Amino acid sequence: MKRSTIQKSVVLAALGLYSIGILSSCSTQTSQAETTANTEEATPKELPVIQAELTDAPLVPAPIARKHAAKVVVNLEVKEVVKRLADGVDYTFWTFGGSVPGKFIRIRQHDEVEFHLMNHPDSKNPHNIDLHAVTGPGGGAASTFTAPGHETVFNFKALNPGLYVYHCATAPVGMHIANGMYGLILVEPEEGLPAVDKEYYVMQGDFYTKGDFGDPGLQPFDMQKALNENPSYVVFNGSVGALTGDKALTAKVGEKVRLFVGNGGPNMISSFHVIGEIFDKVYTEGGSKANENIQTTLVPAGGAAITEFKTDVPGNYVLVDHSIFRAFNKGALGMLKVEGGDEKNIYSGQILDKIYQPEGSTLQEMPTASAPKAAVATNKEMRLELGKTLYAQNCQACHQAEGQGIKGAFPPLAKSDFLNTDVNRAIGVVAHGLEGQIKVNGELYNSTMPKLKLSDEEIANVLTFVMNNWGNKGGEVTPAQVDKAKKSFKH
Ligand code: HEC
Ligand SMILES: [Cu+2]
Repeated sequence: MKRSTIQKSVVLAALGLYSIGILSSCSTQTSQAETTANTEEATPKELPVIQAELTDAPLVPAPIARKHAAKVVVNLEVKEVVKRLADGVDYTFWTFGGSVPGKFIRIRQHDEVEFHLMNHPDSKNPHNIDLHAVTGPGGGAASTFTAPGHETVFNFKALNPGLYVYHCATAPVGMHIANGMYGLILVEPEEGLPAVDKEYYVMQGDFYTKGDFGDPGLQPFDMQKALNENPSYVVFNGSVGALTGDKALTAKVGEKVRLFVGNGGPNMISSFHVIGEIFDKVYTEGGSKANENIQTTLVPAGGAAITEFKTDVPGNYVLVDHSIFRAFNKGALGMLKVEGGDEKNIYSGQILDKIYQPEGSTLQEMPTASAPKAAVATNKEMRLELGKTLYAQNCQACHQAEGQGIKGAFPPLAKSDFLNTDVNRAIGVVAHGLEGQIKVNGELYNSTMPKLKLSDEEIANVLTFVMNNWGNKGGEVTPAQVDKAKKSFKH
């Protein structure tokens, strides 16, 4: 604003309309006039004071209805807390508001924010905050260094609309971010965002633990892994399974869904994708321009994106970082459950599954003659050996390396009561796939296991391998048993 005042003065001076004396007294007036102009006609002299509503992910505060600027008071408390990172795995998170990601803050362009940062007396470290929505030194970090048990306050004016990341910027910065110190602040444009039916808050982050993915217990931070940019976990909303099972996001067929997507990093860039959906609109990098018809959008570390789509077909849509090992092996997987009537003209479901018989005499010779013969096990040892490879190729992506599954998404095969009480039923599941609700070790799963293209021999081998590992009851499954069980399977 100062600069524009000066520019105006220079223009006026150049026009020769004012003497130097008049100019200096005039320039203060101009700057006052501009203050009012920038906060709009409808704004009263004293801005109304509003307490900001803050929410935990995946919820976001209600859209802003007011048509004028306000003074918005934000109270954000830093807490260092031990919480679940994955099943059986705990981590000491440093948080803005008690969870990862930090509280969602929603304000309007031209608002004046009075920002209070409190650091809980039980904290072991000082913290501060750098909001990317702030124009000023350190995005607020320079004014908010806060010792445990202290509170700091600063004001800022929201000049630019957009979706912005905030994070802690206290040294060692990487470690504070790696421990979960990030969140999103939305600065709505004056005219607001177009109305939608559902809005959700999803934020990715990478975590570095001494143990590998799934190693149980309270896991300490591993600086070397962080330096190597080799995360043990990449997750949405602070833990494996934060958005699956009964915590899945929900929508009805025909609804417009808006996802406020952030990436805290500290290291990884997210290739954000929703399996089975196309984003009708993406405000790339959280800015004001919308791109249309996007499959995967890049969300940089310390960046954000707003994605919008209409749900057309019921089913489970899987949110992933499409750097896909992160999704299936490091936790970056969430779910959106869409309920409502089928739209068979948009998606039919499977309408055919039959043997493909090539026509023409030359082609007909080809298949069996030249196809390499699949290995056949002649004893249990061989079955276990072949089954191990089959498991890694066909099952591990979902049921995980140790058969532990992913809570809420993929049931465990390790110590699975479903499997151990009825092996023939398990054969049926592997042979035909499975849909609908089942209970495994007391947990409900309502998802889909695809029909895999495996021969009786291969099913026998992979299930023999599963039955003899991870605390299952042992035994051997033969191709003859598979053939029989397959035929009698009903679900
Ligand atoms: C794309 C993911 C996926 C793949 C690949 C997959 N499964 Fe599954 N599996 C599931 C899901 C999801 C369920 C639960 C289905 C439901 O909720 O109705 C399931 C259920 C099961 C069950 C019954 C429940 C239990 O935990 O005991 C068995 C047994 C099973 N799968 C074995 C296998 C084997 C063996 C393979 C590899 C040959 C395999 N699955 C490959 C996703 C998968
Ligand atoms: Cu910090």
